[in-house]
Amino acid sequence: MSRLVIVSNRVADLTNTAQAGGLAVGVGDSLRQRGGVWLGWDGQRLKYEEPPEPRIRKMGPVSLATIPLTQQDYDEYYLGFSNSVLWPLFHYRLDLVDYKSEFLEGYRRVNGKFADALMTILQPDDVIWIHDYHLIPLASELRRRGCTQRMGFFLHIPFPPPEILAAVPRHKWLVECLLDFDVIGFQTNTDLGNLQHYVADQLGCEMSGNVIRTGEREVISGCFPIGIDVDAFSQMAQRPNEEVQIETHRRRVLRRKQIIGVDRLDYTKGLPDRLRAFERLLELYPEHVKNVALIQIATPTREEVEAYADIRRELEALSGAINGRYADFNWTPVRYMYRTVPRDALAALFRVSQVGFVTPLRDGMNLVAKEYVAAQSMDDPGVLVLSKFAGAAEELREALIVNPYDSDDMARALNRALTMSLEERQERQQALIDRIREKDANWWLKSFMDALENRNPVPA
Ligand code: GDG
Repeated sequence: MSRLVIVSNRVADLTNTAQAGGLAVGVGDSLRQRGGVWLGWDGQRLKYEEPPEPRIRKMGPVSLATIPLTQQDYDEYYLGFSNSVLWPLFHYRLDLVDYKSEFLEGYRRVNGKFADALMTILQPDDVIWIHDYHLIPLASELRRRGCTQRMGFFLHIPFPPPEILAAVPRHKWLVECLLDFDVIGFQTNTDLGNLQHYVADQLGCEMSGNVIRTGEREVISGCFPIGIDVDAFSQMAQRPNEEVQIETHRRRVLRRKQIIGVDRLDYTKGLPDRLRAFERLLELYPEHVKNVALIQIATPTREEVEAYADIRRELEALSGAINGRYADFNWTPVRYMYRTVPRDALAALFRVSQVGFVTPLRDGMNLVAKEYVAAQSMDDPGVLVLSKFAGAAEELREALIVNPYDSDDMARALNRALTMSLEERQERQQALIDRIREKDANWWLKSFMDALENRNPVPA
């Protein structure tokens, strides 16, 4: 088997269970199984340039290779082009795009740095798997330096329709960069269709099935929905957690139910709309007042980007307003926490919550939805309420699917979830758990690697 070299903006600390973020979780689960090298930025922002050789640390079967960036790189490549242009644009939020030409220059420069660092460690038989929107031009940069190894790309976030993509300057160049990979993977058929439309209409490429012909080369495109390690998460959820147990006991005595949301505090996750939907539940169905609470964990992320500070203020005001209106001396309707929680505590909380409330306005996949399902017991499972704009909704059809822009629709779904019969909950849970087992973390790694190493047809 050839050595697997993974590249992403950051490498995850594989021993730190408090780390938040879907890419770290998904790639970490996969790489632990197969071993290999993982290269990324070390989080440092230096005042000066450093030579390209990465620093290497061994962690079991995985070597972590890291490089520093400069403050200017961080501002232009990371905060700038990646998170103020591509992130909002790919999530269909043209209103939040903040483009400056130096961002694009920084983006190209840093992709060049990643390529220089990789060239110092690559071996002839390596297969290279590059992740996410920060590194779209990396294959082109590597090819320019003479790299002939196979290269795959996986986009963790949505790929927008051509009319939206066209809002970013140099969009054609971006898509041409994608075509320098051998395999390009997406989370959903919608994303895959958007790319295929673009290359057919704007670049005039020939397509046969999922193969894109560009000049002499053939590029495989495919849909590889990311999954989780279901058994590991389910076991974590069953491990006793004293604090969660005491609180759950108190709730049971009072016959109170719990709705849970867990997200990075990102404007794509639909958090204000979610709080408003919970308030609407209390308005439309007053029988739930004092009988149900919403616990929302919002993990700090990208705090230096202005749009993130705005959404934080909005959420704090909203949760305060709902509590001011409805709270009683012995009941707090919204428990809003702005912090990171250890992964095992999250798993335990999912298991004791009657509703998993996952309502992004747009999301590549959303692993929280899959984790909530994995954490449930078959004896008394909770209900997943899921946005139709999460990639996960393409697979998890037995969840209660909602429109995150319609708070009445979400409130009705919450009411339905809170009053659903045990039999229906069990039927839905069985179907959902079967689906997340069928396409788990292992399947994701294996099917992508199959396409990349053997140029096998991409699974439908
Ligand atoms: C991107 C795409 C795609 C969250 N808070 C805490 C915490 N988390 C964990 C969750 C989950 C992960 O972080 C979040 O993953 P998501 O998939 O929900 O979302 P993104 O971070 O936006 O991930 C997404 C994903 O990449 C993978 O391809 O699904 O669409 O946007 O695992 O449990 N973990 C801990 N403490 C927290 O406070 N320990």
